[in-house]
Amino acid sequence: MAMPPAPSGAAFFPSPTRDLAEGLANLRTQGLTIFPGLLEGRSLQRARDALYRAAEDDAARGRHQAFSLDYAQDRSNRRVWNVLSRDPIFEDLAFHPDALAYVKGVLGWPALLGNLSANITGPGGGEMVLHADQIFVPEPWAPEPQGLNIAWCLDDFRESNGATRFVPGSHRLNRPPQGQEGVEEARPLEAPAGSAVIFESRVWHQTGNNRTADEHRAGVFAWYTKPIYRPQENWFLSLRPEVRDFASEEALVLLGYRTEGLGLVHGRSPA
Ligand SMILES: O=C(O)CCC(=O)C(=O)O
Repeated sequence: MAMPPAPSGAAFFPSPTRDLAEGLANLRTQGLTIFPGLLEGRSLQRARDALYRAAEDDAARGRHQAFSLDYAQDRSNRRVWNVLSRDPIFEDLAFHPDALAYVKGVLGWPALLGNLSANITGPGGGEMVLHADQIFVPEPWAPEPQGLNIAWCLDDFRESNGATRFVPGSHRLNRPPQGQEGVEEARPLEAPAGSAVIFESRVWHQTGNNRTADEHRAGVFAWYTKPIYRPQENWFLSLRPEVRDFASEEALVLLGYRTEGLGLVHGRSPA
């Protein structure tokens, strides 16, 4: 298959929709869909405050981390790990019913939460390498996505502040980009704070350059996989205990504490 053509303007991306059937159709055809206003008001403010606080705490303790898959020396862009343990508001994101409807619709059930991390671009921050998220899956890839990413925009995502750049339709190539392939076709996906950008694991994307003098762009990235893949975050070691103590049945499945077939304890699902 040839690379999909790169039209200009808004039509490059599907129109934002809150409709699940339409969103799943967008995922099939474009590899991504945009859910507007999934996080609003006080919840959005709390998530944003909690994330920036976590990033400041990390910096104050010398735990600053640049993004992986990029220029190791970039000190402006920051990655925040183990976001699920930072504040209870992030449980509302990872286990949001609308988010889980997409997880079930794309990956089936059970599924695992592989990670909940965040990327905050900073002034002058560089772009990430164009990639597909299921790079750990040996090729040839199965003909369906092995993972799903839900990017929660906690700030407005704009071209100027490093909005994620995508190549819609690239998932249909069913392989990662090679060399500079796709770099010319990638376009920034601009979305207001509170939007969720839902994309399947084969679509090519990258963090954009932050060309502003004083703006940050925070996004929380929830990464879900089919249940045969090891989570990126080791929840059994890193999860704040209260998250498990108060987790719903669905959340326990996503974290690997309720399971079937794999991850058993003495042949049974852990209690
Ligand atoms: O920060 C972004 O906009 C994209 C992040 C991403 O692609 C990643 O962390 O793998």
